[in-house]
Amino acid sequence: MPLKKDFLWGGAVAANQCEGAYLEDGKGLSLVDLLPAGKERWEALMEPKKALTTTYSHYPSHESIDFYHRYKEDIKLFAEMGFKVFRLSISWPRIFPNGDETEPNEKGLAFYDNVFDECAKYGIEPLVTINHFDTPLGLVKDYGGWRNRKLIDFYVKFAETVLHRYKGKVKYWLTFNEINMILHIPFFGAGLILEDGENHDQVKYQAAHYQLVASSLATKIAKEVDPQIQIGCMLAAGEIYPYTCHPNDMLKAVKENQSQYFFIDVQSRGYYPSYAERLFKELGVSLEMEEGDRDILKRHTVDFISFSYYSSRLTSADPEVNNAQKSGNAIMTLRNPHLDATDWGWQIDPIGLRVTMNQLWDRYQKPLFIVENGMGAVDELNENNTVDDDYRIEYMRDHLEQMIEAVEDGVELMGYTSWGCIDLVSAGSGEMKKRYGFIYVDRDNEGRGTNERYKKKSFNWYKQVIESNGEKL
Ligand code: BGP
Repeated sequence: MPLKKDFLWGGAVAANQCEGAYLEDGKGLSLVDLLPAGKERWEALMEPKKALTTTYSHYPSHESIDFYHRYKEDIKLFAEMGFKVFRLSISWPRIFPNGDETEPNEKGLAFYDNVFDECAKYGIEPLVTINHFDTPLGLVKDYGGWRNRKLIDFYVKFAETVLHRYKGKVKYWLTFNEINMILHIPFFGAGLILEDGENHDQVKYQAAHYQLVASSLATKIAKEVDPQIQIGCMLAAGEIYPYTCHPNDMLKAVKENQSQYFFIDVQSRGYYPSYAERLFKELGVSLEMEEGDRDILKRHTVDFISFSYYSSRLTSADPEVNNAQKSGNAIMTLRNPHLDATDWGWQIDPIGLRVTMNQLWDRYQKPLFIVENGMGAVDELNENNTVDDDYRIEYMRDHLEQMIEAVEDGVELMGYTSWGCIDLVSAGSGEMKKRYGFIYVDRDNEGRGTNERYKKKSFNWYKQVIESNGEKL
């Protein structure tokens, strides 16, 4: 079998999408707590000033699926599926409610102690994202989010606090979720509110520089706390294909792939890539750096490369093609005529996963970790209190087959955590209707329901996949 005996099978969630208890035990507000569900959510993400001033009827993160109170039941179900690893994030405002306090919130820290202890009971290794889209609102309002260099200090304080506190309990850490999303959804990724008339690329890349420095400093601290700790970067990945074999399309694809990999180039190699100079010139970007920044980036690179994969993307150099096609995909890619799509227009490309893995491995030669992949679908609970989600099984089987092919191609892979292993609030749409889980949660788009958990058909299927270490798909 190509997969290693200790391959890390499991599932992934994020604090703001599952915990709820949004003001409990001293937690402060995060920017996500201002975001509504449905169409209005995307508008709010694109025009965050609106989110700061509008009162919406329902805020999905406030109660979510109440993982905060139900974590024992959920982890027990993960253990029943045989999880070796559980990816979760630590809510930043649960630990530092406004983001700039000098002392952490003990009750917030204690919650994650309990979660990690519960995982340990079943031999489940936690994989922890330090920051997954939930910048404390205080840091957005009082400091302008990551446009302010002070955010490095606040993040480092947060990272240092949790790295020390959970020493011996958590071995695998990721510094930022989908760090490249700062370029596409800057409010989500960095609490940025872009003003009319300013160079948006300048603001985004400057903020990105601060995050890259912060990520390296967290890596440094992690190694000081415990040299056993393994730190990963995290990329929203998906190879960008040329729309046609016209050389202009190919060149555009090369450039866009570079811009996708830009963050990992820095986090893994330790320096700004050579193409950045021209890119910045074209965008009118000039980075402000402090003395020592380059050295920090150079010295503290990541141990492994983690990424989410939902789809490949397409690009065309022809403006007519671009104008004629808007797929409605979160990443605004063109429609690929060779691919089917999910109900949300996310194109399904299992071979693209193999392509992406090969590219990442060739580029960095560091172990990979797939920390998000899965299918968002409308699931119906039937009279037997289960969901016949054969479509999800098919989606995952196809992707796992290609993942194994990539390993046979020679790619080194540490593990696979399927996204939203239990139904949770969608990040992009804020809806509960977009479900990814092996476990159905009785909760609807308006936040109604009992929150009871039910096993879907895919629950037993995934259990058998893990038991057989990928032999029985
Ligand atoms: C990634 C995020 C996750 C997650 C996933 C699916 O970008 O890291 O938080 O939610 O996408 O997206 P969505 O929830 O919009 O379907």
